Amino acid sequence: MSRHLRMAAAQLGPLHLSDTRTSATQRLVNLLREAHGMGAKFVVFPELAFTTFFPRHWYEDLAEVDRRFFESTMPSAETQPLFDAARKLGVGFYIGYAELLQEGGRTRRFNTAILVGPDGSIAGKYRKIHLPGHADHKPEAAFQHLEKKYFEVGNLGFRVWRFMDTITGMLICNDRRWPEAFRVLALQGAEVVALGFNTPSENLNYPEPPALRVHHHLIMAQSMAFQNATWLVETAKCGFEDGYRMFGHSLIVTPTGEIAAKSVTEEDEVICVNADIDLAADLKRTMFNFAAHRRPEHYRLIVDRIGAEVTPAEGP
Ligand code: ING
Repeated sequence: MSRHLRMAAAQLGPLHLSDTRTSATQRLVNLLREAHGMGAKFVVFPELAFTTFFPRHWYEDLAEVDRRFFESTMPSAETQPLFDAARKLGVGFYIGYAELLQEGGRTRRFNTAILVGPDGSIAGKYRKIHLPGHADHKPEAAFQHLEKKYFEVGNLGFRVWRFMDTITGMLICNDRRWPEAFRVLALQGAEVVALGFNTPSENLNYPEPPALRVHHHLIMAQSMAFQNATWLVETAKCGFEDGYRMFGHSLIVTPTGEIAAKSVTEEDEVICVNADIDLAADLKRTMFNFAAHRRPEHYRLIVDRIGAEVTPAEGP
């Protein structure tokens, strides 16, 4: 009898600068209830799910950023209702938020995600490692992407947890562009990867067709799930946030690389799949039997070299 886990991606439409934690939390609770009504036992919410995607804005005063967008406790009085609803309904969830803490006499800021069990307790924490964008102010750009200014690189590594009778790992947004991140989770036995994202429809660096950005999102999700034989739940915060568009296309992808469910709006929307967690068994035993087929002795450059350097062979 194979293990099943009914999983949902709870996509969140726009959050504006004018939105409050309380209003955001109420929408998240409504999505959780809708997912529960569909039979979901595990719900994946987006990255930075309690606020607008604030790294698009330049703020001189970090104290203002801390006050307006970071959580110094999780849950807090404003976010507690989500944890209460989850515990009451017996539903586990993944959610992303901006984490603020004092450690070693200094303020530390991370783009964080947590796994919360059906009893409402925090089972795992991940701090985003691949931070895209820039740290300097680009006043001539249509919008900023200041994750390198507002967050530190995550310091908890890529880890997995025994969670709801599965081995679950977490990633956040830009991590999905780096195959190494998924592979490190798969090498630890990941069966489910939860990933929240906030991805702008426009490219701030050059005029890239928005449809091409969605194409990249779709091929990355299918290839990462398949090449690592894991289930993958990717959940968007999307729509026009104060006029800045982010795309949806939340996905639930099978270990065989098929899109089992996809959102069709840029609003609050729940998609749900009764996942056969053991669907990956044949792939892990054969095609992607890492122990039988991988050759790390030839992969050294992946770890030792950061940027690409032209180092051609001399002769055959
Ligand atoms: N957002 C985007 C992402 O990686 C981005 C940033 C988009 C970087 C497109 C490069 C190209 O999906 C976050 N939050 O990482």
